[in-house]
Amino acid sequence: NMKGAIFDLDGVIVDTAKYHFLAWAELARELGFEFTEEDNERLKGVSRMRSLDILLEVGGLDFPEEEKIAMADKKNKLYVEFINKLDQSELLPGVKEYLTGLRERGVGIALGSASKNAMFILDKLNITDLFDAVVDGNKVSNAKPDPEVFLTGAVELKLQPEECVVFEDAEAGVEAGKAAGMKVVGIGKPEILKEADLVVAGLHELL
Ligand code: B16
Ligand code: MG
Repeated sequence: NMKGAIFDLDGVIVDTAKYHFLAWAELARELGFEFTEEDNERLKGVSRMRSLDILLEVGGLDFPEEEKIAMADKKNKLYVEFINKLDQSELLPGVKEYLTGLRERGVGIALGSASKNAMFILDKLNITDLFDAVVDGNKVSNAKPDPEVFLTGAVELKLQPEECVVFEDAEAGVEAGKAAGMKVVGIGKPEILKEADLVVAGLHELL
């Protein structure tokens, strides 16, 4: 009886985390420290500016706000160079099939992502048409675990929160979905996504 499905982007639809990592690691290198893939785990689902704060914490550095904004811009330019090369082949397993199946059943489909590059990424993956609504980092002011991104998704789908199911790979995202009063399907490891109502390794498991 799900009427709406709201999908996170990074980690659910496509693995952009590896490109975020390459860009952040480059910035760290320029600042004179190493940023590891393990450190990068802490940035999943987190906003761009909050990600920078975590990175600087790893490097034991701090800068005035204006300089931080310039650094975040620089990271984004590097990141956009990477995702500029994205194509359909990078869709995670089952994404196209699962979303198409939902559409056929009349389920409303929304994106609920922290990324300000979400529209660009959906276009690159050639799946923009599968979405009835896109709520991204440009539209909301409160980052996950705040429920705003998912509540806005429900409004745009013209549905009540309890009619929607959230698909999320990050702990903060699962928390946001629960706080929105929605059922949450965790994508990843049950040990990490404890709050989720159901955990699967990927959308292919739901086909
Ligand atoms: P941007 P999601 C998140 O995407 C990423 O997981 C996170 O690592 C990133 O910092 C954030 O988007 C902001 O992205 O710099 O492109 O605005 O998982 O919420 O789809
Ligand atoms: Mg994610």
